[in-house]
Parts: sequence; C-alpha cells; structure tokens
Amino acid sequence: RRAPADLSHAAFGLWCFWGPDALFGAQEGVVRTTVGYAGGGTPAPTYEDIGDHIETVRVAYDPDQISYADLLALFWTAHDPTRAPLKRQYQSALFPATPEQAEQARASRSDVAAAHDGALSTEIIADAPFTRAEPYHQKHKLRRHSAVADPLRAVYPADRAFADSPAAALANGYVGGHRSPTRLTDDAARLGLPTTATEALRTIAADRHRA
Ligand code: MHO
Repeated sequence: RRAPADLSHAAFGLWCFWGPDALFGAQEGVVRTTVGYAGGGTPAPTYEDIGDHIETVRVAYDPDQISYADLLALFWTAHDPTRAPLKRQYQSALFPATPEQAEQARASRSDVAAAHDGALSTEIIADAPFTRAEPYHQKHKLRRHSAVADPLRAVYPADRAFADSPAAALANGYVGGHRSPTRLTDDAARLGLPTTATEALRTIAADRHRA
C-alpha cells in the first residue's frame, strides 16, 4: 500500500456530487474522496453561494491499483455527457491535475465525442483550484445510515477526519450500491466496523447493489 504522498489525484464533475462521491469511493484503488467546488472564478464558493463553480468530486487513488484511464471510463459511463446541464453547478467536467492527465482527458474526450457525433457538453479544466464542500455534503449517502455512520464517527469524531477516511469512502460506496456485499469480508480490515454495523451495511448494500 502506497504512502499518501505517492497517491495520484484527479477531480470530476458529473451532476450532483453526492452520487459520484459514492461511485468513485467504491472503486478498488481509490483511497479517498472529497466533494467540493471547482471550475469557476467566483471567490470562496459554498453550496449556498456556488457562483460559477461546478459540483466536483476529488479522488485520491493508488496508480498501481487503478489508472486515470479507468477513472475516465467510469466518468463517461456514469452520466450522459451529451445532455446540457440543468445549471452550471451540474456541468460535466474533467479536472486533470497533471499534464499527463490533461493529455489523456483530451484524447478520451475526442474518442467519446466521435461516438456521439461531436455533441458533448463536457469541459476540460486543467489546474482548477478546488474548494472543499461543507461537511454535510461529504459522504452524504452514508450519513443517512446512522447504523453504519455512527460507529465510523466514533472512530473519526472530527468532520474532516471522517470525510477524508478511506473507510468512509468505501462504506459510502457500498451504501450507493456500487460494490457487491460479497466483498465485505475482504474489506473488513479497511472498514474497521463493529459486527452490527457490518451487518447493517450488508443489508443496505444487498438492497442497492445490482450486479
Ligand atoms: N437538490 C438535489 C441535488 C443535491 S446535489 C448536492 C437533491 O436534493 O437531490 O446538488
């Protein structure tokens, strides 16, 4: 397992950030997720004062386990990039963090555009500053399930520690239905949940997960 300094980062905008937070959090090799605002020019965005920013999920990943190409593939299939956004905050957008990612993002966008007669709304915004969203938006789906969230909050009492924990990212992925409950046994050490919370998560995941 890589040290935090060796992790790669990339951010994605695909409609309301609650869903992508769970989707990316469920992927093998994704270590952390953070939702926030990026891509605009107005200062100090918040949810109530988002200005021209886009709801964004920022992903920390181990490049030995998952590639930027894998994340791009997930991005394209998880939303309809040909649809015009209902509002600016739901803009489809890629936020590459390195020149290599930017190159891959452009090539990938060209491929997808070719398959859709060029009609994509997706923007590519390099080097965009990222502002963390409010704590209640972090792992939002997970927060609705206190039988799982409360024991995790006991381990990570501070909002930021909870939001940034690999365990919360993964649990949120299960709650979103993006990871099979058959994997819970292997994930036990990473989740660090008491048995009752694990069983609660199994029930939720079994209900949500469609193979
Ligand atoms: N207001 C919508 C989207 C929220 S997302 C943080 C909802 O409640 O589902 O934009």
